[in-house]
Amino acid sequence: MALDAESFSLLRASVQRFIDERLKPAEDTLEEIDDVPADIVADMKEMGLFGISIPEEYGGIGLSMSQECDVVYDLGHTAFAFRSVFGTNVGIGSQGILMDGTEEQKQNYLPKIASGELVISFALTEPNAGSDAASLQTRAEPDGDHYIINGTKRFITNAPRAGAFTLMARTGGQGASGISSFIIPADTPGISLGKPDKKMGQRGTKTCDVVLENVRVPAANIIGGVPGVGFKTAMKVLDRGRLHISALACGMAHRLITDAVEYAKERKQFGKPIGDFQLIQAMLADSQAELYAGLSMVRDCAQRYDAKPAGKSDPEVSMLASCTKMFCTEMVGRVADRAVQIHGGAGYIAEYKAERFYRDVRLLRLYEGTTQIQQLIIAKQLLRD
Ligand code: COS
Repeated sequence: MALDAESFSLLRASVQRFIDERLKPAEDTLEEIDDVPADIVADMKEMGLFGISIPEEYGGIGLSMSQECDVVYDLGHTAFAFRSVFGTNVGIGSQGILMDGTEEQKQNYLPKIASGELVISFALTEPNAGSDAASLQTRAEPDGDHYIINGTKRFITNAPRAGAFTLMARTGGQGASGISSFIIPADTPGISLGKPDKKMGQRGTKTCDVVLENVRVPAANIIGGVPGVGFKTAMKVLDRGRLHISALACGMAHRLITDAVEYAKERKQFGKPIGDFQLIQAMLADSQAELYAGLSMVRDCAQRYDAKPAGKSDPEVSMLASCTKMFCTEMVGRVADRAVQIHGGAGYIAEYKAERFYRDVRLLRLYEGTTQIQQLIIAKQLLRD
C-alpha cells in the first residue's frame, strides 16, 4: 500500500503548510488551554489526517509506512499534542483492526476512524501490567455469545476523546496466549473514566484510566473473531507504532536543532554571536550527526517494513524497529538537553520552546515500550539467531 508519488508530494506540502501556518502559531494557545482548539481538529479531519494509514478502500489515504514516517517527521516540528489528537486513529487504535480484523469489522470501523468521526484508543497497559504486558489482569468471562469484562486500564491516550477502544483482556489462562483483543464502544454500560492524568509535559494530550465494571461485549467484537491471539495483535501494532514514534522523535530533534541554531546566531556574548564559539558548534554538530543517524534508521526500517507481507510479523523487522525506537528516542533526549544548554538560562524559561520540548520528548523513551524493553527485544532476537 502506498500513495502515488505525485499525490504524496502534494499531501506532504499541504501538511507542511498547515504546520507552519496553523499549528506553530497555535502552540502557545495549546499550552494555555491544555487542549487542541476545535477548529484545528476540524481542519485535521478535512485534510484526512485521521486516516493517513488506512487503505483507500476503507476511506483513508493509504500511505505506506515510509510515507507515514515522512509525514510524522514533519508533524514533529510542532507541539506534540497536535499529532496526538489523531495519533491513535493512525496507529495503535486502528491498526489491530486493519491487520487482524474480520472484513465486517474493517467495514464497520475503519471508515469512521479514517474520517475522524470515531476516535479510537488502544488499551493495553494496566496498573500492574506495563512493561510486562502479557501479565495483564483485565478479565473477560464468557456469558453466552457475550463476554463480561472487568478491570482497569491505565495511561490510556485519548481515552477522554475516544468513541471506542481496542482493548486487551484475558479470555483464557495465564500468559500471552490467554489474551484477546476486543473492539469496545466507549458508551458501553459499565465503562467509566478516571480523572485526567497530570503529566510532566505534553499539555493538550489527554490520558486517563479506563475502568470496566461488568461491561457486556458481544463475542463478535473480538478482533478477527479468534480468542487467544490478542497479544500478538498488540505486539504487531506496537512494532509499527515504534517506527512511527521514531520518525516523530527525528522531527522533534530537527525542530530543536533549528531553534538552537537560530538562537546561537542571534544571542551575543563576549562581543559576538554564541554560534561563533566552538563549544556551541560542537553541541550543534553532535545533534545534527545523531539526527542524521536516526533518520537513516527510520528510512531503512520503514522500507523493510513496507517490503514484508502486510499485517504479518517479521522478527528481524521487529528487532530493527526496536533498535530504531531505542536510538531515536534516546537521541532526541540528548538533542533536547543540548538545545536547552545552548539557550543557557533562557532554555529554562517557558517562553522559549526548548523548555517545553525538553519535557515533551521525555515520554518517548517510556511509551510504546521503554528503552529497556527495546533492549530486551533486540537481545532476544540476536540470541535466537
Ligand atoms: N509480533 C508478533 N508476535 C509477537 C511479537 C511481535 N512483535 N512479539 C512477541 N510475539 C509473540 C511471540 O512469538 C509469542 O508467541 P508464541 O507463544 O506463539 O511463540 C507471544 O507473542 C509471546 O511473546 P513473548 O514470549 O516474547 O512475550 P513476553 O511476555 O516475554 O514479552 C515483551 C514480550 C516484553 C516484548 C512485551 O511484553 C512488550 O513489548 N512489552 C512492552 C509493552 C509496551 O510496549 N507497552 C506500551 C503500551 S502502549 S503505549
